[in-house]
Amino acid sequence: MFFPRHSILLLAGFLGSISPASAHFLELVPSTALVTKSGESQLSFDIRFTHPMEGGPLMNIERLERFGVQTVDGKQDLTGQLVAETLPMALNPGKAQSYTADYSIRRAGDYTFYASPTPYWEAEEKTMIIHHTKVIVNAYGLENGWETPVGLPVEIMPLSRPYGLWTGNIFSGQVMKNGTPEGNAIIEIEYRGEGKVKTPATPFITQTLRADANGVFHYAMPKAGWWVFAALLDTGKTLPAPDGTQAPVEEGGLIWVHTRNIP
Ligand SMILES: [Cu+2]
Repeated sequence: MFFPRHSILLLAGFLGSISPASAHFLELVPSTALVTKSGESQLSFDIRFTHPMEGGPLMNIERLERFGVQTVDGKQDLTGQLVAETLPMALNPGKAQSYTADYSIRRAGDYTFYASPTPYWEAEEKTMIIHHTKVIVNAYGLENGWETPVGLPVEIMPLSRPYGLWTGNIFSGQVMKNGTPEGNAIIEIEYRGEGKVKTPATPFITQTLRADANGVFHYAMPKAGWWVFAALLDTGKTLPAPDGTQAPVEEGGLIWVHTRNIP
């Protein structure tokens, strides 16, 4: 059974832990959501495992097992583009490994970038976490692939075109597990506030909803910027954990979308 992360971390907090009561997400954020002129065609990515609303703490990414791009021409492995960087954790002492990557866009079309890190050991929840993450960048207005699945083990299929969205638009998606709709998944949603948004209480940090029996969900995004949608599944799998146990695996399918204010 899946328990909301907040309640577990809050309980952990009462027991003396220093973890903030919020959810972590893999950030796969390009320098621009839309390429409209050649000056924007050199994309750079920040790939971090963090709490997007609060802008920290940063958690360590050991390695990215998968990083690539899908276009009409198929998939291209981009792991060779990854550059590791060690950053202060922010909010927590210590440093964590993150990644950057560059990619230059040469042709019009949809570019679906995707990344899967090695499993992350969440000691408090005794869970291994894997976040299969994607973001779609459109170049020069040719729409030719945003609705094509990458084929990730857990994946959110956008029902709304995932770019060119205004603030206040509804984003609709469908949760897929191994290519088939997965009903009733928990969806966690967060704005990338980077610590600049004052949240009046903990429940405002991460929005939570449940997809319907076909895995479909809807959410209206109330602010301009980057939003992440995470479908978190308990897949029943286990992996050997650093504490010597076989730990349950929480597999997430994430999608990042960007909104802009209507002028
Ligand atoms: Cu975290």
